[in-house]
Amino acid sequence: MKGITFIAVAVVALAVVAGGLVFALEGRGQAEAGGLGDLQKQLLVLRTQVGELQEANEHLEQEVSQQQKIVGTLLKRVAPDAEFALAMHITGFEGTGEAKNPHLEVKQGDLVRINLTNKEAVEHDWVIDGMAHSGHLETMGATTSLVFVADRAGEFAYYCSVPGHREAGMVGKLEVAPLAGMGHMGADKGHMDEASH
Ligand SMILES: [Cu+2]
Repeated sequence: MKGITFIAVAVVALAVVAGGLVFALEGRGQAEAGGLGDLQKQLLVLRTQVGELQEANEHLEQEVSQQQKIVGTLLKRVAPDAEFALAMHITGFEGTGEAKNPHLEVKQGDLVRINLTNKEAVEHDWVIDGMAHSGHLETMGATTSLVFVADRAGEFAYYCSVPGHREAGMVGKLEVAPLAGMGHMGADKGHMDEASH
């Protein structure tokens, strides 16, 4: 990821330099015909470099997304420590034979699997900020299994990120109990602040 950031910054920097040169070329007009030729050559070189960096950037992004798919596939083969099934309705997530938006409890470090089924012809997803995202389930009957590691202790909202759906009721809580012996070391920062008062 650092490589992508570096290349992205380099692309932007080169684009700025190239833009500056275009501006310089326009400003000088025909007055300095000799210098103009050199500037045009430099501009051509810079444009080529920008193109090469953009291409490298795309390759890296493809590679990262490929790696993420592989990790996702591998995680699905491992038996989860906790597993929940949720049916997606605009009025809330339904657990098996429970009230809407069940309070989910896991331990820090648990591999959690969420089995989702969309019960409506409306797009839904399942998100915990910074921890998990299911991707969008767009059609009635669509299913997906989301696997993630509950790496931080604390209370986290799970919700549907489609505009208006959280407000309509698609929100619940995941409680991650801290690992024994870890104290607040791995605790969520917001949780730590609360505990210290
Ligand atoms: Cu939704």
